[in-house]
Amino acid sequence: MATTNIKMITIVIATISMMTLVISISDPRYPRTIVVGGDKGWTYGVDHQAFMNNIEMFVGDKLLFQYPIGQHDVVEVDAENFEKCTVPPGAKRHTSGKDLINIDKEKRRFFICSVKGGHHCRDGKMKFGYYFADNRPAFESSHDSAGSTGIQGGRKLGEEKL
Ligand SMILES: [Cu+2]
Repeated sequence: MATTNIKMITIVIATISMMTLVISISDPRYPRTIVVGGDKGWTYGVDHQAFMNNIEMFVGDKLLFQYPIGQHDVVEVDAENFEKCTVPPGAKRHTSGKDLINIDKEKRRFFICSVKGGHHCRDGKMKFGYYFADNRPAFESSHDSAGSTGIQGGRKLGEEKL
């Protein structure tokens, strides 16, 4: 009997942990890592600007560019090079296939793929500009909506089972 209770408690704790994890991944109130392009990743033909326009990101978040090594790269450029899909001399190319970019300050930033002389950027939509603001929504302001739902759900579950 005691063993069953421990199992139940473990399940309840695991459930709460998972709920918390899901909330923290999907909730822009928490620092998070956004995979550029979602499931498709940093890929030719995905409208990355449209994807990013639907994402809420703030200072403290991270961008993760995922792609097969050698097929693409990631270059941060200024607005002018962004428009032309060109890479200025000395620009840093990220080529690891899982490039993590820290958003460390409030700023508009531009990212392109420079492969094939800008062909991926121009014709494959492998480019986006994004203004990373420093006004992440406060924890307190909407704490009731998500923060306590998980805990209440967990407690209710526990009372019923135990
Ligand atoms: Cu590319």
